[in-house]
Amino acid sequence: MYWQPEQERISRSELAQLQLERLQATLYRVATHVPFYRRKFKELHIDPDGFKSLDDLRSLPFTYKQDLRDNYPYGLFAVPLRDVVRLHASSGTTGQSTVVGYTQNDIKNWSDLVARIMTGAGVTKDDVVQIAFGYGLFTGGFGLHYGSERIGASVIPISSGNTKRQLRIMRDFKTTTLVCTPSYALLMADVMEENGISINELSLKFGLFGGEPWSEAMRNEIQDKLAISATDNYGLSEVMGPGVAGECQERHGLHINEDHFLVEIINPETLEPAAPGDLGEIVITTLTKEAFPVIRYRTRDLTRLLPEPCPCGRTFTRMERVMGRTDDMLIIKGVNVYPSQIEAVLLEVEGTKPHYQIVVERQGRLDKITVMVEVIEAIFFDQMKKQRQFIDLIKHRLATELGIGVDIKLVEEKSLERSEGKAKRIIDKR
Ligand code: DLL
Repeated sequence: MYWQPEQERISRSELAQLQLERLQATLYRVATHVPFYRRKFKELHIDPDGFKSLDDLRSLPFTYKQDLRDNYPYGLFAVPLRDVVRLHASSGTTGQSTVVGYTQNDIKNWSDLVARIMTGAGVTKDDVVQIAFGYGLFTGGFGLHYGSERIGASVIPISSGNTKRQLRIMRDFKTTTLVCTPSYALLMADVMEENGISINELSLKFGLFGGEPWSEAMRNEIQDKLAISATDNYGLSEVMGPGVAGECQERHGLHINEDHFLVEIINPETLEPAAPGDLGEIVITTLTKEAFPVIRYRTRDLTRLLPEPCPCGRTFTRMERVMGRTDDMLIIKGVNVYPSQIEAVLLEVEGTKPHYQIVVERQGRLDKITVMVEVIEAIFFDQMKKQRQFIDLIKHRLATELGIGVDIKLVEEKSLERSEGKAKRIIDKR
């Protein structure tokens, strides 16, 4: 049920007190040990000792990904390297990579927080957990690995890739819990089908998926194909990695580990707090990190808080599944759209497969968007007229749900690139 029941069911008033104390300690730590924060606080006349209320948080400066890049590799560390026992880094596909570090104590906390999420999803020491996230500088593999070991589950550290071997091991080792990105889970389901492996040969019960946005329709698809209960978990390397938030078995929003992370939802344009329950960017302040604390980190991830109490008994606030990153937002004919919204609409249509890509091109001064979606053979090889009708149906659904018209291109099954990690949904040709 719970991994750390006392913490996970802490009263809201005790939590607020704990958060304040931990925030004060964190501010003291960064002001003392990180020149970047010391300088910023000085510029803004912030006295870390003068922090008396969580409401004061708003007076603190934001931290941006660019700040991490500017301080590459170790400039934002709050402890000497001799106290750092682990380093991870982001891939840096869009620029200089960013490096984060962990003390022994950070690793212990990280393991416990991931253990909470795994326990919340239903995993126990009796489970066999196959970790098909990449091991390496990416935080997914090691993060889930340490959490699984912490609860005493049997861990298979297979890493990502070599899908046929994944399935063979899944069958032979009697894996009960699959851990990877949702798109890799789907790829596994497809390869299973292709190789005539029946779900009855497997022992799967749970799937813990994260690392990229996915829709409820995608969850249903994965749950059906793999006969599992699938939960979502969220995190980012700059803040820790996986372990920031995860769904319990209610599967209605992700509990945020609020005793370790202080979150705000802001309007990314005005930078003001979003109205309660409104969609906005989640901004995170770490409360216990020693090696790499961050203050008001601009995640670029969009979500909203669900403040109603959860029937599971955890008192931590839930956040809705992350809809996408502000960087991935498309502006189609003046309307803001995220790939996950398009996904949700596509998958509702009978005959589509859960594989799609959004191609963005420049046409004159406007952006042109074409959604490529895989469809079942019957539709792909249908007469032109029927195909036309099918395309019109999708266009109509998108127009009703999102208020936009886009071009749709039907493609044959298995023609779009598959992903063993995070799927690439947008092909930007501009
Ligand atoms: O993806 C950490 C992680 C690994 C989380 C495994 C969960 C499971 P990064 O590579 O730094 O770290 O990427 C972080 O991925 O800012 C989100 O945009 C996105 N992301 C992560 N989890 C989710 C999720 C890891 N459950 C970035 N839903 C984040 C939607 C997610 N997006």
